[in-house]
Amino acid sequence: MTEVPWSGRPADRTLPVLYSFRRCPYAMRARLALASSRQRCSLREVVLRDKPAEMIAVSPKATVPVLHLPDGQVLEQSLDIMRWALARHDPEQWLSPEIGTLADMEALIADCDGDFKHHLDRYKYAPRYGPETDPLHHRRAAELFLTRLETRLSQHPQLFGARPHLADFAVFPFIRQFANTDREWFDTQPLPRLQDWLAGHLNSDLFQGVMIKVPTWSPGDVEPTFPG
Ligand SMILES: N[C@@H](CCC(=O)N[C@@H](CS)C(=O)NCC(=O)O)C(=O)O
Repeated sequence: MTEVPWSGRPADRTLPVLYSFRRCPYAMRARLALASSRQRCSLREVVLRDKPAEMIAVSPKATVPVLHLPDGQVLEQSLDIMRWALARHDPEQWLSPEIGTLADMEALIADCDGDFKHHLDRYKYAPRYGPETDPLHHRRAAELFLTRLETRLSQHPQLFGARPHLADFAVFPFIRQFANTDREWFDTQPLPRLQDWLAGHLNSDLFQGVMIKVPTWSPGDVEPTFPG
């Protein structure tokens, strides 16, 4: 975690500032945790091709989400934002799995963010990775993770028990992205529990609430409060 003092800000700033991009799965997971834990923020919606200088000044690696806290601390990893929010308030007990441990959840999330994300990117954006990149090869490789989730979900409705926890919320935005790459193909795969699980999350009030559209932020704009 880095620390960047506020510059040119009113001394009475009390809310953290969240730099977010509505359709980014990392930003989605951060917003889900902030909403569940009811941590109010000032929301600055950015466009990735034209990131605000204010965001790059606090987080030069320039990925979303970024959370700049009133004390100057900067959280620039989506999972760190989830952990920070839930450590303050975890009313739905996302950090307390019914089955397995927090470390088991973290391991599953690491596999999502590592190997699965690697193949998801090459399936969805194959041309970006060069002409030799075969999207279907990467779709097949990514299916191993989907099958793993299907097996877990055949044992209980959510990944770590009857109710959703950190891992469900950290992972489903990426399964959404995978499914949307070729929805017709995804819907016809023998993954009934995964399809139901994804649909349940996409239709939830929590997800609908964090996907509300807000205008792109420019300096001087009034910042909407999130969660609204
Ligand atoms: N490890 C970071 C990854 C965040 C990330 O890669 N976000 C993407 C958007 S989905 C991004 O900002 N990419 C920079 C860009 O496209 O310019 C996290 O967990 O927050």
